[in-house]
Amino acid sequence: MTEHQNVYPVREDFAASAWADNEKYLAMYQQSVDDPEAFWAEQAKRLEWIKTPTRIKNTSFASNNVDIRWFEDGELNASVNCLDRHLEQRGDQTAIIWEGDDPSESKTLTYRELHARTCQMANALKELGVKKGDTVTLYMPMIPEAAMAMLACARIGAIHSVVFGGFSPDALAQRVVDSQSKVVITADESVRGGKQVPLKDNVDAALTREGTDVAETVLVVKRTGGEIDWHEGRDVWFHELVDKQDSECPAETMNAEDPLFILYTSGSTGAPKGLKHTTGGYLLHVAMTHQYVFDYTDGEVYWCSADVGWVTGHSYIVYGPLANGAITLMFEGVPSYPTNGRLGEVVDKHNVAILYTSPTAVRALMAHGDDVMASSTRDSLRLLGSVGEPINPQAWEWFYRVIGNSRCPIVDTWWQTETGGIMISPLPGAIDLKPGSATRPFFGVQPALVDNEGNQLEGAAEGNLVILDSWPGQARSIWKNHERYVQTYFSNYEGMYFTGDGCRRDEDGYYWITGRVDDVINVSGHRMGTAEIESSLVAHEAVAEAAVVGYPHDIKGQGIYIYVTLGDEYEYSDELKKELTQWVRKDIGPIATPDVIQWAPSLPKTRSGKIMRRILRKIAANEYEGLGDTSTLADPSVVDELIANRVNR
Ligand code: 6R9
Repeated sequence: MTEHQNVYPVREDFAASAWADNEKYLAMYQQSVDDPEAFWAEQAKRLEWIKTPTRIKNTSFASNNVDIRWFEDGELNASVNCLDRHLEQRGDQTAIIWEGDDPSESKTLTYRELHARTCQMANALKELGVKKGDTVTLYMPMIPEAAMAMLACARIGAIHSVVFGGFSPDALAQRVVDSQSKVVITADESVRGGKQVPLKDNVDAALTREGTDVAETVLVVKRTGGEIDWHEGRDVWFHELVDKQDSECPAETMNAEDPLFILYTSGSTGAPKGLKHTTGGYLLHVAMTHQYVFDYTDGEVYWCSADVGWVTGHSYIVYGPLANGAITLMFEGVPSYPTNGRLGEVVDKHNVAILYTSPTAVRALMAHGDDVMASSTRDSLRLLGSVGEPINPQAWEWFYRVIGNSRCPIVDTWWQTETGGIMISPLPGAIDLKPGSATRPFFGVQPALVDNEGNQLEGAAEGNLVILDSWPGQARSIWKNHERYVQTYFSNYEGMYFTGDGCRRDEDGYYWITGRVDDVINVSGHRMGTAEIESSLVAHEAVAEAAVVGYPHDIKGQGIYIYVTLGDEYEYSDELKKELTQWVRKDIGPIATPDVIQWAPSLPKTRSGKIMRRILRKIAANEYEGLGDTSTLADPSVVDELIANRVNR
């Protein structure tokens, strides 16, 4: 990525009125690392506790004893913090604005309404036999019922596991089995970009897979009224069960370290990992970052365009904003439907002040030219945010100039499913912006750069991004597999959390995330393990071997480039390429659709048989210079052959 010279100083209006100016940021940051106990004890007051915590931080990153506890003797309930405590002051204020896929459909829910519906839903779950500590899988459209379902679980102490609605039946089945969910909540269909997605059919298919009989009930929201199969004794209509319930439901008392949710994410090896997030620290982290990073002020309309199926939706559509009593906009559709002007039109329609979106969305709009924003003024915007992948300076500038009318600071927020909430980001009243840099750490976050041997690098440097000490929103474990958690995040560099990202720090101490350094690729902000796609491919009878790498893609950030070796008896053909593309889509989901398949009668391997992905990445990226040392290859001529046959894209 080319370095950009432009610096955008803090706007005076922000410095004057923001939650933190530079001086306050520096002072609070210093205290947060010098005396985390005092700092977080004080900050914890922003939540409503049933029992105020006295033990604040008890954490260890030592690889023989990874143990992370925050506020461990505190007791609270997340749904009470997101709903009940707002009723007195702002019960009639809008909590959720829902904007449908179809621009003529929208509605609002006040805190009072959201509270009542959540309670009804919690009572419905109880009637289905869901108890504290049970897990519930959500496979839902972007409708308010998704947020209610999460909060209803939280209310009764059940652990939700939201599975993105674009995942395949197999991917869903895998997650239902791993989390041992008793109940699956879904809808007949979801609607995105004018098209129906058969969620219920997918659930039906998923629940034929081995081990899924743990799911006793499927609760179905009627979203479209589309035709679905009905499994008597298993399927229950949401409206039939929920509408009749009492609209009060006492909240379970939860320990701060009781699990709030599991969320699956892809890693460099093996099956997706169910990251376990707990209640107190997570809620505090997301509430606090939502306020400081987005400089949220009461009454503003805030829009995070992510899907609730990802961590961004959990933390910054649901928990963070609702904990702060904010107005959160939930959008069912896509920015390109019915026209490419939709994003701006939604901003105008609902007077959105804060827009948090992804570099992919920005680049896709940018590709249509400045006129794409002509149908809206976006005068209500005050702040913009970016998340999910590195934002290239060019897209940053376009976001700033065209979407934000050269008026709104951009907070480029770096964080992960594992971190729970934002870790590195400017605070808009405190930190000068440099396009492409996530800038500086949030309170309590101690980033560092290490070389491959784990030596810490000082000053301006580039290396692997690690975090030196725990922060409250950190995932505590991998669901039922603590060993894998330790192995994945704490075994590379002793005593440090390894993020999997590469990063550069400049002379001003600004952090520039350069992308993943492991075998994870980031396609349109969606994380995917190359190993997952490879294992899907080799499950096809024609495929002998497959290697998957990412390559630079103008809009998606990274695209999926696949090298395939067929079994001897199979013919290399275009039809087979199409078939393999469909195979992966069906197996994992549309987000894993291959962009390029290259036939590779042989793959570059070391003498010990390891595929040299470094070389495959270079070929996919069209970079033949500096292929590096190929002398360790078993057969160096393989590389020339792959270059000669590379696919033009
Ligand atoms: C929140 C989220 C995490 C990975 C992360 C990194 C990339 C996220 C970024 C960013 C550069 C940013 N990433 N935000 N890279 N700048 N502002 O996206 O979580 O889906 O777990 O992905 O995304 O590579 O490691 P998740």
